Amino acid sequence: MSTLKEKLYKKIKEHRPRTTKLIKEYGDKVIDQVTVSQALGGMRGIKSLVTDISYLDPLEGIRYRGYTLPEVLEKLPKSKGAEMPYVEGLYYLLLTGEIPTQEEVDDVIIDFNNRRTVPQYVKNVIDAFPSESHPMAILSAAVMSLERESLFNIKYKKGMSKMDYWDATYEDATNLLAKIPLIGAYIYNKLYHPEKGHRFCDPTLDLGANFAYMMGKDKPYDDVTRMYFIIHADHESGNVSAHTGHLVASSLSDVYYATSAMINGLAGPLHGLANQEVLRWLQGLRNKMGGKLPSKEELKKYVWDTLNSGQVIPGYGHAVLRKTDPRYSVQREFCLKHLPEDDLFKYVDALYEVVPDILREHGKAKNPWPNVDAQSGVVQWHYGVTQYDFYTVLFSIGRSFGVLSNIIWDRALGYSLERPKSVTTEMLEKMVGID
Ligand code: CMX
Repeated sequence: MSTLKEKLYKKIKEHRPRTTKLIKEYGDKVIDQVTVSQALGGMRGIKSLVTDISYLDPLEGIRYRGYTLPEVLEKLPKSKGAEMPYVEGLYYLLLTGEIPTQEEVDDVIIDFNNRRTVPQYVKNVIDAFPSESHPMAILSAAVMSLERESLFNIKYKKGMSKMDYWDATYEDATNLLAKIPLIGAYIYNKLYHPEKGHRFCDPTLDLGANFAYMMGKDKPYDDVTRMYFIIHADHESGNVSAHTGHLVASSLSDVYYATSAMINGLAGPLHGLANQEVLRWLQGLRNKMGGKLPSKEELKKYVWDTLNSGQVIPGYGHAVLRKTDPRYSVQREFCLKHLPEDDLFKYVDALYEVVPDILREHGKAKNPWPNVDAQSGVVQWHYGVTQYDFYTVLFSIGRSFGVLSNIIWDRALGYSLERPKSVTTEMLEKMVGID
């Protein structure tokens, strides 16, 4: 058993009695109430999910296992000369709640490297897609095609004990996490650089560096990759991608079904696809300006024109956050250091000066501040990943780490099949006293 798996098992055994006690002794205690607008409005804010992997404070932003993003980036081990930590170290932290030592991360890196091989039939599935297909559709199908590899399914059919569900799920999840960056790079090269062909992975490199290598990108794209995957990994359990993964897995569908479903949820423009929308919108602005930096008045007009045509400002607002997203700030810091003169970065910075006030004046959005997606495309664009359809694939690879860590723990703690109750409009009207 690997060091990570051993540590995880120890944590699972320690944690199980806490969940059992809560259900057995406090199961009837009320922790929240539901209003009509919550029932009709996407269940905003209802406390009905439990996860220990991450917590989203509306004002402070995300914490992974109690650590803020700047703390995660500072404390996790890094390779020599790197600015950003190993993604493999993040997996260790998400699963165990502990910051790994260099030795412990090395162990995970070796384990991931041993699981990297992407079967030829997956590549065939990717190759069979027309090149006009959206890369998110291809990614979803590629992950789905891997489903036949599920150890959970094989063991379940043989009659596995519930107490062992986490083990087979851990194996499936780790196999998928090791392969999904390679699948992403394969899709990128097929769609956008077929003339260059595909690169085989380099077994001497960690996940972030290998992804950069397979994408055909030089330094510091390895750090961009690590930063990108780490900051997108988790955002507690209620967002569409995380919740979809959890929901599908709650029926004991294996992690391949669950991950493919979470990718499909992430592909919506109000969620993960917003990073591509931001780039489309910024390009529209740049074209309008003929490449020159707009004045404050020109920017304001562009923002108002977007709002007045009934569209949202992509990269702004959030269902939970009520301040600037720390994932935006981490990327901004990176841009200030590495690409302060980048044209698009200047646009994004200038927009930060005007959009919050306009959204306040517009009076609809509860949060006028930027979210993660307002910055992330700019970084990718700068390093030559200008095919913005691809950005949500990068988001998906990062998000898989959080979603799969959650699913492993869901299985370890025996979380139930999800089954909330619905009512009809007539019932709702009766409940509030409408005749
Ligand atoms: N621009 C214009 N209007 C906005 C807005 C924005 N950026 N953000 C919210 N609003 C509007 C909503 O459309 C809603 O209008 P209606 O009452 O007409 O339906 C109103 O303000 C209230 O919305 P809210 O409660 O503040 O926000 P929601 O929880 O409903 O939605 C989100 C959250 C992210 C979908 C929304 O802010 C949005 O559409 N933002 C732009 C898209 C985006 O950046 N998405 C990425 C989010 C991060 C991620 O999940 O990846």
